[in-house]
Amino acid sequence: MSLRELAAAGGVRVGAAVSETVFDTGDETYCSLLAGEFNSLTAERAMKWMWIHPEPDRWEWAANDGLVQFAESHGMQVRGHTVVWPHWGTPPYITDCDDAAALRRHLVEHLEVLFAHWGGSVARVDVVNEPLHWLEGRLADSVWRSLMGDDYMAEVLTLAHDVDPTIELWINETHNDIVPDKHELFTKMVADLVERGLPLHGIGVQGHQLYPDFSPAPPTPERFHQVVNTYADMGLEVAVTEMDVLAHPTDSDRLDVQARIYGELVDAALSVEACREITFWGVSDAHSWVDEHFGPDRAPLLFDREGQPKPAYHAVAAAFASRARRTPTG
Ligand code: 9MR
Repeated sequence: MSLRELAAAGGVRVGAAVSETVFDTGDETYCSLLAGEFNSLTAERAMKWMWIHPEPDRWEWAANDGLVQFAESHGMQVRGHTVVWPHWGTPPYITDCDDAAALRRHLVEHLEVLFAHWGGSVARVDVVNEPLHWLEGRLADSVWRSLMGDDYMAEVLTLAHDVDPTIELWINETHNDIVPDKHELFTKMVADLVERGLPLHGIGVQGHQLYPDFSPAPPTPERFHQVVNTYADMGLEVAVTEMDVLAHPTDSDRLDVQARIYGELVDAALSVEACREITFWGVSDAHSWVDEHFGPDRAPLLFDREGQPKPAYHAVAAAFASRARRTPTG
C-alpha cells in the first residue's frame, strides 16, 4: 500500500512540500512519487508573499495555479504557505513599510486577492509562520511586530477570517518540539488566542530535525508527543507540517538511525487523535533545502535520489498503518 492509502485508511493527510522549480521541469519520478504517495501538498516557495505578490500591483499566479491544478487532478489537498512571516519571504514594500495603517491595508488587500483567487481550492493556510525567534523563547522582530504590536497574530487572524471565514487558519512554528523555552512561550500565546475566541483552527509543528548541524538535539518521542498534545488539549487541530530528518554523512548506520527517528516521531504525533497531517519538507533526497543550507548529502527525506524508498519510508509507513488500525475510517 502507498503512504497515501495508509494515511487515508486512518483518516489523515500525508503531504509533501513541492519545489516549483523541480515541478515545472515535469520530472517524471518526482511527479509520480508526489501523486502516488501523498494526498496533500504545500508549495515550498510559490505561495509566499515575496513570490506570489512581489510588488503591490504585480501577482505571479503561474506556479500557484500549476500546483493547485496538479493537486485537483490527483485528488490531493493543498496547504497554503504562508502569509505573515517575520523572518523571510516578504517583499521590501512590506518589510520597509513604516506606517501601521498602510501595513494593514496591504495585508487586507493581499488576503482579499489571494483568498478570492484560491476560491476554496486551498483548504488551509499557515497564515502566520514562525512568530518566534528560531532557537529562543522570544518573539521574532519584524515589521508586523513593530507596527501592529506584540499581539499582531490576533489581528492577522481576525482580518483573515473576515476576508474568508471558510479557510482554516493555522499558525506554524519550528523548534517548539526541541527548545523548551520556546514551547513554553508559544503555548502561552496560543492559549491566550484560544481563550479570546480568535478564529485559529490549528497549530503546525514543523518538525525539522536538523541535529547536529543546527538543532541542539533531536526530540524524544515522548517530548514530541507532549508538544503535539499541548495544542490538541486546547481543542485545536495539529499537523506536523515540515518534517525532515538529517542523516549526517559521516555516520555509517545513518539511514537506520534516521528511520528510527522518523518512525518514532511520526508515531508519537499520530497517536494524538487531533493530529491529522504529517507533511514532509520535500519529496526525495534529490531536492532538499537541507543540502543547500547544511552541506551536501544530508539525505533528509523518505525517498533516495533515484526515488527509491529508504528505510525511513518503511518506518513512516508502519506509523501510518498503526494510526489506521487505531482509527479505521471504514
Ligand atoms: O525550503 C524553502 C526554501 O526553498 C526557500 O528558499 C526558503 C525561503 O522561502 O524557505 C524554505 O522553507 C522554509 C519554510 O517556508 C518555513 N520553515 C523553514 C523552511 C526551511 O527553511
